Amino acid sequence: MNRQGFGVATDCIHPDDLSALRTFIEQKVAAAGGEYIAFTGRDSVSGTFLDALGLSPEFMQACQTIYRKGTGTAPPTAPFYQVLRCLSGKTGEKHAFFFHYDSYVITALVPIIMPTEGKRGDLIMLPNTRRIRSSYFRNLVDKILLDNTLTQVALKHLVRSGYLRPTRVRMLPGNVYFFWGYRSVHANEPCDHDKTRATALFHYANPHAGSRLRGMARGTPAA
Ligand SMILES: O=C(O)CCC(=O)C(=O)O
Ligand SMILES: [Fe+2]
Repeated sequence: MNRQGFGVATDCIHPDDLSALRTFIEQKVAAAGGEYIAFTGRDSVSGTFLDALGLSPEFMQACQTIYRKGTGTAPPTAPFYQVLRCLSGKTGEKHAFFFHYDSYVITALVPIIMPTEGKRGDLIMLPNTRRIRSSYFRNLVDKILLDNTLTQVALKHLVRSGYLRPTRVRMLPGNVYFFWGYRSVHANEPCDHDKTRATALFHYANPHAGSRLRGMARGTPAA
């Protein structure tokens, strides 16, 4: 994660769990008319393998160990923020090439369905382009500098023209990929409209969880 941008745990998801999830996703995408659909939180995937993984003490321990070794500080006790993203159809395209920093230090990415031909929708990243900010305000400045049309169009152009060569992660279902989501500019490439690309994201450790400014900006008291 520090050197090449990401780490990978290979062949650690059981093929039966993957195929049950694929069936779940295919049904949901079909019900959504073959278009983009996302599931946020454990309850939205209850009864599936992702529900169990979100509660797995071993998986949490792995992330906490990475956190401790990577940051040199004690890992917080906080649940995962988990999302299942299913890119499909024309609307899937809108979610491609959106360069961002995650709000959480560690991102564990579990690919479920990945197109194997045509446009695959690889994960692309500029690893470790910033440090963990000590204030939510400084984090907000980074996000504003990145999340605006000018920067987004420029990055997309630079990547497409080959001028900027991001780290490209071709993900294989069965593996789990780890990277410093908070610290790394990243996005996914588009995939073909007639294909589905599904990834489960497990985000861990928000450095600004207790920030008063963040609480005010979100209209909730700091927790
Ligand atoms: O699906 C992917 O490849 C990446 C998604 C992502 O970066 C996110 O949801 O924060
Ligand atoms: Fe992300």
